[in-house]
Amino acid sequence: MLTMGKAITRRRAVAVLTATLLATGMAACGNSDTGEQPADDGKLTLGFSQVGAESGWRTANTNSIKESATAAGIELKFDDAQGKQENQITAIRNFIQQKVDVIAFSPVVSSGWDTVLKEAKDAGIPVILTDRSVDSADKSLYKTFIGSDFVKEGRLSGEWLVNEMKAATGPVNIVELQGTTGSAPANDRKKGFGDAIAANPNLKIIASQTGEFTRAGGKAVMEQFLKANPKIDVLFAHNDDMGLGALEAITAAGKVPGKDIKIITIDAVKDGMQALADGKFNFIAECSPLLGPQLMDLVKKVKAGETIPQRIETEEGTFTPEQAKAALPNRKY
Ligand code: GYE
Repeated sequence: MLTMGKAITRRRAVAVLTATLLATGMAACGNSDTGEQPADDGKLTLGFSQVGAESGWRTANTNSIKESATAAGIELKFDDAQGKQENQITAIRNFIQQKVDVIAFSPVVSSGWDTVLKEAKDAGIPVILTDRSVDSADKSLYKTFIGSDFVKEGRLSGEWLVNEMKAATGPVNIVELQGTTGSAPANDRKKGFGDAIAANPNLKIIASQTGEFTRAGGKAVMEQFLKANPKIDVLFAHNDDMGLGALEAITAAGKVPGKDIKIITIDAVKDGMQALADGKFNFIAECSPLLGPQLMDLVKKVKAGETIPQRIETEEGTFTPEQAKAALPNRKY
């Protein structure tokens, strides 16, 4: 507890500091009518550490971030971590050294971020999580997390299957292509799907392995699944790209995707939607990569000291082949 004397001294210090900040802030602010931001060259700087370029989703996400930074007049320092956590940590440390205004990143895996997040906090640089979250117990290490509800995506996928297979009297064999091991979307999609299919004991996951969220990974692992399991009824792939890779393996094994093996994926990028419209996929749960505009908005708000919600959820739907046909002409990614 603070003693009275200390509390007053502290309050006075805060008052002095506030006055100083206001004065310097106003001097640097320029014309508030034109919405100029305070920074040395009049621009806010955002350091962004991206996971990599593993999928169509990721490419669309990167484009969205780059385009919206330009549109918002924010200077973007962009780093591609090539799927490695250590590269992301290095990038974040570089951003801290460069004294960027705000750091945002999409954590490749959920664990192991506390130390570097603490370093950013100690340097007074706010952090925004985009797309994927971290498992840090201390929520003060970041300002907000903007992204999808991955458990819900998995659940919606599982619920579709439960309904699709409601007439099944015998076992329905499911194989699962998981995303990057330890990543939030892989953990959460697996959980949501597993919980939903528990409604029907006929639905069984007979094999589950990571395909790293890539087409090549999806293809290679599906080949193994097909060799090891004579009867596969359903493929649940944690993203479109792995599903697209698996299509090649399924066709090469002499089976008809979408018919002999029902395919459920997540994302709804253009190539996935095309496969769905063509009847090769059967169902997609959407995950929007277009996080850029909202992120830039948040960067400005955080820097202006505005309070923002701790969690901002992306809105998304699901697609059947008919819905994919209708949506494809206007699909942006
Ligand atoms: O589903 C997958 C990508 O984190 C939501 O990462 C993202 C996932 C997306 O590689 O395609």
